[in-house]
Amino acid sequence: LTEHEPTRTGLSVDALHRALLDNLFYVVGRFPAVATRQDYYRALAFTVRDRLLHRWLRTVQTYKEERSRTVCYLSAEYLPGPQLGHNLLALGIFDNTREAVRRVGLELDDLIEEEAEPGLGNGGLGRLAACYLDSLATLQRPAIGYGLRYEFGIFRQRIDNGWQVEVSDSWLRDGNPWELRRPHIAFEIGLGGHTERYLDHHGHTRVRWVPGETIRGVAHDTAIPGYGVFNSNLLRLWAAEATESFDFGSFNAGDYQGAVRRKIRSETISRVLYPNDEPETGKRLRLIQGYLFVSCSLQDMLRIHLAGGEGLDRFPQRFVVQLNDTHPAIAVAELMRLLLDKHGMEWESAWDLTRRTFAYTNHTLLPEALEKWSLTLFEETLPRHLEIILEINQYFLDEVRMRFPHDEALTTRLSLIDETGPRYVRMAHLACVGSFSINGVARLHTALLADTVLRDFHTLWPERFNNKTNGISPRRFGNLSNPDLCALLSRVAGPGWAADAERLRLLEPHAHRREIYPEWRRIKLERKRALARYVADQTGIVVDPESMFDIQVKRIHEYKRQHLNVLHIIALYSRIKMDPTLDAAPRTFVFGGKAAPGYKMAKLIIKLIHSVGEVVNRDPAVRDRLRVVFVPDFNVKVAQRIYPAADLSEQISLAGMEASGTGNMKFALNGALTIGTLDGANVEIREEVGAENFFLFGLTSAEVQARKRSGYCPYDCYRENPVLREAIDLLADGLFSHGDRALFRPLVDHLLQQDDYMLLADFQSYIDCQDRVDRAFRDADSWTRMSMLNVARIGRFSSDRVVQEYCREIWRLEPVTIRP
Ligand code: DL6
Repeated sequence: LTEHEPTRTGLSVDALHRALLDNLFYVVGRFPAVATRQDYYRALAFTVRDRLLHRWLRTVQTYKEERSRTVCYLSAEYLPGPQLGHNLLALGIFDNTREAVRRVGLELDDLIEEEAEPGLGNGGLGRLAACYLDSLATLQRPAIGYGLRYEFGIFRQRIDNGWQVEVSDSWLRDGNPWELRRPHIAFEIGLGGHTERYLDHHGHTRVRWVPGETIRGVAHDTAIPGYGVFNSNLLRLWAAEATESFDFGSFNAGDYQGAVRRKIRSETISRVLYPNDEPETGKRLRLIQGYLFVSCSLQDMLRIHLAGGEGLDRFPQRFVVQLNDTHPAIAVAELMRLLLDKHGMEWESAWDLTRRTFAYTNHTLLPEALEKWSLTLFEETLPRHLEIILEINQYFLDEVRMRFPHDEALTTRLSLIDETGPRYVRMAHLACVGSFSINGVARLHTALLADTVLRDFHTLWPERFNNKTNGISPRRFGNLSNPDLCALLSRVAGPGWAADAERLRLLEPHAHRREIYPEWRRIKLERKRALARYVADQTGIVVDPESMFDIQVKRIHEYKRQHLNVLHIIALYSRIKMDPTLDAAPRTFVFGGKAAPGYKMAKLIIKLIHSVGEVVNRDPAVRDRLRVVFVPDFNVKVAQRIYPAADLSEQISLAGMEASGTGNMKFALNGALTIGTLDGANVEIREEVGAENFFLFGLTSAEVQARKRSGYCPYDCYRENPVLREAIDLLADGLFSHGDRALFRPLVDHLLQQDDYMLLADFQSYIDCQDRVDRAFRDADSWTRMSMLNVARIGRFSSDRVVQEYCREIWRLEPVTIRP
C-alpha cells in the first residue's frame, strides 16, 4: 500500500525516500553523486515542508469556514530554533525519516546539524514567543505569530582572547527552505510627512496623513505544526521592501546610484535585529521597525476580517491581539488610526473596539528596559500617531482627574507623556491604557508590577491585572533535546507526557526505586560526555564528564550575577589551594550567553570568566578538581546540548530582578537541580519541586528593598567577610589578569562602592548553599532521587499549561480540530 503513497504527502519510509531524491533533483538542482550534506538537508526540508503545507492549507481553510476566533501574537522577537527536528517530531515521522535518510547513505542527525537557526531574538522573550506558538498549534487554537523577518539576526559570538567579538549572522545565506514569500500579501506603511484636516461628506472633520515616504512590508510565512495533531498555524514575518524599486528619473539623469538608493534605504529597515540593553543607538530605525511590523500585521488582520464579510464592529469577536512587551505597543495608536482615518469610524467606537482588542504582557521590571521615545522623534517619524496618542492621553487623564480630582501628581505619573525633562512617550503606559488585560510572567513579577512600575495603573484598574507564569515547550526542551531521557520517562511514567506534561507526575512514585538510578545516571553521563566533546571542539578545553556540571547559561547581565558565580569559583579555588586535602566534589563550571555589544560591564564579565578559567584550568594544584569553560555563541541549538548535561542550574539573580526566567524550567525538565534565589519563577518552581529538592539562598525581594531603604553599604560586607575579601582582593590584585590591576578595576569598584545587584550581600549565603550542593552531590543516590523528583514535578511549567490559561482567561479561545 505504502508504495502508492503520494510523494508529496506520504509519511512512509518509501514515500519520504522518494521525495528526498525528488526534491534533491528538482528543487535543489543536484544529483546524489555531487550533493553535499547541505544539499540533502535542503532537500529534506522541502520534503517536510510539502507535508506541512498540506496541513497548513487545510487549517487555514477550516479556520476560515468556521469563522474561528484567532489570537494574533505581536512580537518583535522570535527564537524558534532549528525547524527540521521539531517538525519531524510534530509530524510523528522521526523514525521513518531516519530510515529514509539512511537509504541515501546519510545520518539524520548530521542533516539536522546543517540547519542555520533563525536568531530573531535576544533571549527569553523571543524564545517564549516560539514556545507559545508551538503550544497554540498543539492545543489546536487558531493563532498567527506576527513579527519581523530580520535579514541579520542576533550577532554570532566569537571569543577572542577572552573578549566577546560580534560577528554578523547571515542566517539566510543558504536560503530558508521553511518560508514562503507571499508577494501578494504586502502592505504599505507611511513615514514622516504631515497631517491635514478636511471635511468628509457628512461634514465631519477628518484627518489625512500625508507621509513623506512609503515602504512596503511583504509577508514571509512559516508553518508551525502542532504536536500530534493536524493543525498547523502560521508565523508571518514582514520584510521591508521599497514601493518603487527603481527610480527612472534619477537613472535617466545619470544618477545610477540614486536610482536604487530608495530601495536600499527601505530594505535596511528589516535588515538587522537590535541587540537589547543598547540605549539610544539607532533609535529611529528601531521605532520604524516596530511600526512596520505592527502596521502590516493590523492591516492584514483587518483584511482577513473584512474578507469574512462581517462588519468592523465584530473585529474584537474575531481577533484578540497580544502585545509581547511594549515593542509592539504602537499598535494601539495604529489601530485607532486605521479605524479613524481609513475606515471612517468615530472616535468613541474606534476606542471601544481598540480597547477590546489588545492585551499586554510585561516582561521586565528594570526601569532602563521600559521603552520610551522622544516626542520629537515621534513627531518626525509618526506625526499622525503622536496626535492620536495625545488625544488618547487627554481623554485618559480627564478620566483620571474625575476619579481622583485632587491628585495632580497621580495624573502626572500616569500620563502617556513623560514631562519630567525632555518629553517622551511612555510605551508601557500606552500599552496599559489600550489593553483590557495586563499580565506579568511569574507570580512575584506580577505582584511587583502592581506594587512598583505599574502601581498607579493597578490602583486605577486592578481588574485588568493578572498573572501568567511562563512555561516552556516539553517537545523542544524534552523530546528533541534529550531523547534518551524522554524514552526512559515514557517507559517508566507512561507515554503522553509530551502533550500533557502534568503526566510527568507519574514518575514520582518511581523516584524511590533505586534500580532505576543507574540508568538515570547513565543517561545524564552520556549527555555530559557529548557536551564535553562539544566543549573540547569549541574551546580546546578538556573537561571531566564525571565531575559536577554546574551551569549558568543566559544573557550576560549584571542583575543575573554571573560574577557572583565567578566569586564562588575564586573562593573555592583559593580554598583548595590553601587546603589541598579539602573534600569537595570535582566541578566543571560552564557559562554561556551573549552580552549586548554596547554593554561594557557585561563584556567585562565575559572576559572575567575567561580570565579566571585561564588561571584555574592550567593550575596543577586544582587539576581534576576544577574547570571553567565558556561555551561561545549560546543559542537554541547550543542550548539543546547544554540543558541535558547539567547537574546544577544556576538561577542566581537578585530577588526582584528577573521577571520569570525560563532557563530555570528547561534545566529542571532535564533533571538538573537548581541553586537559586527567590526570584521570578524560581519561587514557584521551588514550591512545585519541594523546598528539599531546591538549593535556596539569598535575600528575598522584600529584604532587598528594606536593605536598600536603610542604606546598603557593600563595603561593610567586604570588610566583615574574610572569604569575600580574599576573593575580591585576588581579583583586584591582578591574579587573573597577569598582574594587570586595571583590567577588572571597574568591576571591583562597582561592587565595593555601589553593588546595585547586591552580590556582596548575598555572597556568604551563596557560598554556604554551594557547600550544601557539594555534600548533596556526593550522595549519588539521594541526588538522583532529587533529580527525578524535579522532573516529575516540573509539568506545571509546560507552555501548554500557560497557553491554556491565556486562552481561558484572556483570549477566550476554543480549540478547533483539523481533520485530515
Ligand atoms: O518572559 C520571558 C522573559 C523572562 O523569562 C525574563 O525573566 C525576562 O528578563 C525577559 N524579559 C525581556 C524584556 N526585554 N525587554 N524589554 O527580555 O522575558
